Amino acid sequence: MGMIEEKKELLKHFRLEGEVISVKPHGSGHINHTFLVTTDGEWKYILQKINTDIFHNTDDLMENIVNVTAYLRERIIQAGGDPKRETMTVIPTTDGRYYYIDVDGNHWRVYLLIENIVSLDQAENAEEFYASGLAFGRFQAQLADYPAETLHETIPDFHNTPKRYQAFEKAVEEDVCHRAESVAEEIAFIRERKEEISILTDLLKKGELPLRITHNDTKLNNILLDADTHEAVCIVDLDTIMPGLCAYDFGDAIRFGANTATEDEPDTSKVSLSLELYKAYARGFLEGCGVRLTAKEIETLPLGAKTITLEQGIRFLTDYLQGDTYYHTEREGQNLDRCRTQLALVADIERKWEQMRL
Ligand code: ADP
Ligand code: GN1
Ligand code: MG
Repeated sequence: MGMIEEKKELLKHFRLEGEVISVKPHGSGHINHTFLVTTDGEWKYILQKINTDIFHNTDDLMENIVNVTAYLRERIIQAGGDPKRETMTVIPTTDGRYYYIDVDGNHWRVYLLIENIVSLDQAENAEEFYASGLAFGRFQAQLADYPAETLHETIPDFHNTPKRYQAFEKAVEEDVCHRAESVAEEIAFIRERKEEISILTDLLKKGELPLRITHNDTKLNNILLDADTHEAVCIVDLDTIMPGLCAYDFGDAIRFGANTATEDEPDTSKVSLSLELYKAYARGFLEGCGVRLTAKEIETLPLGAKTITLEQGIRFLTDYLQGDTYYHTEREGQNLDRCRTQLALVADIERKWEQMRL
């Protein structure tokens, strides 16, 4: 059976409207396998194969998404918005479940496709990046009163940077692919910053920073912008909604969107922090969060950008050392290039540190 026929069979298990016409790979996410499904009916859909190597409990994962989107849907309706466009809609299976397990044991889910949008791998201008900061800030404010105890931790210690560091040291020691020697410079760069990586988690432990409900994967392609106005429409990729630090949500968006190079740019001389984009995002994010952030949270936002960029460099290098098993890669050395852009960005953040104060 060809790819389309196979997917058509699979899609018969979901409550779609119309006959499926085409199924094509979609987007540039690193974790799930995403497809765009067109039909002869009114709606198009997103079909995803959930990465169960990374998300170990699909029931918990989908329960989080269904509950959070239901909560957001009510607020969007109250505000007079369009819930089918402003939040994700999970399409149930024909037997009323939120995902389907195929004969090979793969887990699949379907969302309504949100149309007339763009999903960017690089910010095109400050106004647009401001709009995404505003949307991520509002998202956090909207979820401020969500019952945190009902959320499942889909990936334990997801942004526990000291634990990420430990995993990295273990990968260096094991060196299963014999790659450590060739990345001695990157390893040294990370080790030199070892003391800094626990500052934020220590402040959390001491109760000086609060736990919030955070998105935890705030990169620019996880927000859909209106194709005509470039206003933010919908935040997607809700797999890692969990309690977390506000500084990490802020920081991850900066890491990805305020970098003048793409995440996997092989030429690190193109990497730098755009202060214009940084300031625009910060303005939007603070406005969106409203008065809810504490003075300490605001003060530590720049450190969030630095810490998560280092964390991401650590994670890409760990994956490279372990043989590229976590992130999707399309070419040899891509995780190493990704690591190098992150470390180059950390170096530029250090140079611009004084100008990053908020
Ligand atoms: P991954 O976890 O692999 O990053 P995502 O859930 O982020 O997967 O999906 C990959 C991409 O697909 C997103 O970056 C976005 O561009 C697009 N996408 C996901 N869901 C939708 C949707 N409901 N409507 C339109 N585009 C979507
Ligand atoms: C992954 O799924 P995606 O591509 O939006 C990763 C993030 C990283 C990001 C780096 C579950 O995000 O944590 O920051 O790649 N998601 C997971 O680009 O590990
Ligand atoms: Mg994504």
